[in-house]
Amino acid sequence: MGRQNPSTLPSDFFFGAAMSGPQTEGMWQAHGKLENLWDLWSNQDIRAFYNRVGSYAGNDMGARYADDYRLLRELGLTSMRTSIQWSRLMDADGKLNPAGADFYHRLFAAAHEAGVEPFVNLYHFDMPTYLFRRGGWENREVVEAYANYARTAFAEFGQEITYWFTFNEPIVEPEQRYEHGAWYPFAHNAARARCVQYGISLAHALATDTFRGLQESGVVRADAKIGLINCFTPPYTRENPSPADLEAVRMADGIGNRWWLDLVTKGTLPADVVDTLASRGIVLPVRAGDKDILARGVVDWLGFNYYQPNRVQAPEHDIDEYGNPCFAQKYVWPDAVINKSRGWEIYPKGIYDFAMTMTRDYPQLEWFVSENGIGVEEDRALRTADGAIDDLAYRVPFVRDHLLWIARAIADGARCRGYHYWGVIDCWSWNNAYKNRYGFIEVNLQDNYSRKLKASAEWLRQVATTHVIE
Ligand code: IFM
Repeated sequence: MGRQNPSTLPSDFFFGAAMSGPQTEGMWQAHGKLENLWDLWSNQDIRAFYNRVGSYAGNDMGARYADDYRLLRELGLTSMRTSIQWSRLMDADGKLNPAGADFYHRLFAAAHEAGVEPFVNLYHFDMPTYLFRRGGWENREVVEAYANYARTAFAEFGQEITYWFTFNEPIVEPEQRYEHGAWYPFAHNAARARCVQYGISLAHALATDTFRGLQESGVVRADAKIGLINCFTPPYTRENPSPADLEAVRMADGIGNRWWLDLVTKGTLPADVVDTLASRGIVLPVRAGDKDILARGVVDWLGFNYYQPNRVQAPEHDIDEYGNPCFAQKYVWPDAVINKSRGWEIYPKGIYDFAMTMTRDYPQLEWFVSENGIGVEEDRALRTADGAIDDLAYRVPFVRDHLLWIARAIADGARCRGYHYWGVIDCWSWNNAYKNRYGFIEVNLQDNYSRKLKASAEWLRQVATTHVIE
């Protein structure tokens, strides 16, 4: 690691939990909730989900939220991000669904009562099906519908919620749904993916602008903040790279990272990326007036989800098997340490490198680590004498190493304000369902979703309450 890492975090640094509505609430048909794309896919092909556990599951937090918030607070966590489900808050006419609103009022009240600040995100890959059928993010009407939903949420909860986010990981739907063919509707079309990315960018900017207006008129609290959360992947290539390798880095970084960083700090998209896309036949569906809309996308702070770096090299082919232009391909670093359950590289220093990139290139930007965590398939294999999952050998080192690099980044000038661990309570993970467990708190699916602290939980409590990284 070079010089000694600082091992304490500032006293005002916050520790919390990150989760999402669709992954925790369950109750997929309660409160008049509409179908979203995860429900649609679960209904169509339940075999696509690990152990056939579909989107209906959540982790039962929709029923247990009061106890769960108390448990988080006992672990020293003072905030938790979740998301409102668009399909629960709104009806199919784009009007507030009072039963859904009532659910979220109760959820947020319980968080406050437990001493856990609710961070509220508006979209976590969960488009209502009827809007997807109208073209999803490729259709401007759906972009407008999102802005209307955001306005409704700000108006309804504007006095209750201080920390708002427009999107979680807006790069993921373009990639997983439209480019890599991994998630419904399984497309392999880079042009559609970038069009979706562009639509989401406009939606983010419209919602941010609405937030500002409602704050000015007093509907939203004066101390409220708006942000965006993305899974940024620090880019690396091989040693002694060729110009083509560096070009691959530029585009991978440009599409995945700089696109969002420029949007939320400058209200623009990176011109070099847009130009390169156009030169390869991917022209964004820009309309007159879009520039002004994007200009309103500047946020108060940013969430940085960090799991893995992005190692790339020059692509072997210009065009892939689906006719899409190739800008980069994966570089397999021989020294990589891989979390075998997930196939993701574990590289704690990446969090420092990206923090320093933001400090250098976006010096005004305040941010926090909005997700970080390790999902392990064999998590439930090893037990302590009192029956707790013994995860000390992997969960603690994972979090400790990332926190040490965060502490060092802060010492070197990074404006990082806090840390949210992803999935403090085991929760449902898209089509992996409950395969990989992330939690410091076990959820027992065989015992009605009962909760039990894992061995690592005491370590988390120590660090979260003392700010000393032991
Ligand atoms: O479960 C997801 C979450 O929804 C977004 N970030 C990554 C997590 C772990 O895969």
